[in-house]
Amino acid sequence: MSTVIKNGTIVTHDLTYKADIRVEGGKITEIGPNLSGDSELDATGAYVMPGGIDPHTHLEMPFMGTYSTDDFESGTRAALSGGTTMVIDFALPSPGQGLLDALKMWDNKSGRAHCDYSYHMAVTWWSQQVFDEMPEVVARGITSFKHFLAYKGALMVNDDELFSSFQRLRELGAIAMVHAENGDVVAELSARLLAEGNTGPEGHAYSRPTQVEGEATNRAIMIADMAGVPLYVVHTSCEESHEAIRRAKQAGKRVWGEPLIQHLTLDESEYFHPDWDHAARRVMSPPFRNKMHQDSLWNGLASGSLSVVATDHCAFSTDQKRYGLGDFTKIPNGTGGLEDRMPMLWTNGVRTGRITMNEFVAVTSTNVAKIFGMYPRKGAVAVGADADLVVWDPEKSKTITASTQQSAIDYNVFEGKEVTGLPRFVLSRGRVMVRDGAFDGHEGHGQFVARDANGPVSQALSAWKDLTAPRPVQRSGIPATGV
Ligand code: DUC
Ligand code: ZN
Ligand code: ZN
Ligand code: ZN
Repeated sequence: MSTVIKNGTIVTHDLTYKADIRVEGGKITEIGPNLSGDSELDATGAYVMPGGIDPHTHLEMPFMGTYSTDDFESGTRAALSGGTTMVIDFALPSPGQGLLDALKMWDNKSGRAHCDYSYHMAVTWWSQQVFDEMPEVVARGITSFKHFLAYKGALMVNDDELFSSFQRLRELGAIAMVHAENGDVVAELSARLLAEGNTGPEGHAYSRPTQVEGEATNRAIMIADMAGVPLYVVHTSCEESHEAIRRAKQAGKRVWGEPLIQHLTLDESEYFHPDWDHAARRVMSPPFRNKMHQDSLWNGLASGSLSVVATDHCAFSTDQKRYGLGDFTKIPNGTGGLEDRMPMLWTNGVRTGRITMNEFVAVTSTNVAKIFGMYPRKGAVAVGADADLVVWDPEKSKTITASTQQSAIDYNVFEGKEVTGLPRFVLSRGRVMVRDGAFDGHEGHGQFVARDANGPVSQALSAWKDLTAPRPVQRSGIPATGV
């Protein structure tokens, strides 16, 4: 049984050309002119691209006294409906919990996924147990580990823990990731704001200025450099952080930055909306920024200093957001975006000329697959690759609204935005999951994707490159007198 995608224009991260694609057994088996198959999908007037990969989701995650509302079922249904065919979710041990124990929890949830998925592992505390369990996590194909420099007293790790973890990751050939905000400063500013009576959602933005992100990004880059480990900075939202990443790249360090579609298209004025619910629904960390920072992020995508566009999809209902009435520090942090990332980026990036179609494919799919060790199985339109494909209709429009979304929450942060550019068909390993824009997937279709370790190693100019090697002892004993 073969399916042929006919009459489309294939768009990859580096090529645009007309050809048909044959799909058999979940893989791409042939690319060429005038193919025919047992069934055919008409891609006339459309682009055929690798399905999106969102490397940053939090599905059914215990966080801030509750659970994020979209789980692997509704979350991956939303993903596929918007042209995303794979997610990488964060397995998050609570401090004190073993990594393998957390993995078991995530395996129990992810069985409902409609599309393929993988995990990053979060390092929320440091101990001999965490150190000892890391190789088993890597052996199971989870080759990237995230550290929170924010959320003091909860998920945050200190610099000594960060350095120890980074050194371990280097030994294992894994990638370090950071949520880069200075948690000590955020805690201090939050307490001050609350004491001054600044309890509303705008207090959240005041408590997390761009400097806290810039500082933490610089610090994480330097510590990664000393450990010699590649570093991926999640949700890069501002020029200070972007600037640190640019500088590191220029010095030969393997550092990547990931803006979110929310930060690219929504700004800080959202927190000053007169309706408390409106503002609280948009509370996430880092917060939305002003136009100057948005321009910096767009420029980074065009120039290559920023590599990926993700969502940090972590959806809470209005009722959950209201846990923070009277105290912004209790508003569950997080926004949705899984269904909207691709159409919003196409509309605001490709259609405006800020990025090209090929750059669109790179930052929504191919770069993710390369950085996280699964290219060309994922992120490619090539013979032998998984047939995770989106047939993209560049002229199809809709108005984003919560009333028609797949996500299980009761609002959408992009409510009312017009998008042009939507999926016509979406295939997950060859199975058509979205047909003429309508969802037609099935729960449990998604499979875990094990990823490779030993990705690119940092080739920094730093003199500290070999910090872990033994150092010659040059002096010892009691200093001579009279010197
Ligand atoms: N930021 C959020 O807004 N939500 C989940 C975790 C995070 O870092
Ligand atoms: Zn984060
Ligand atoms: Zn996150
Ligand atoms: Zn299936």
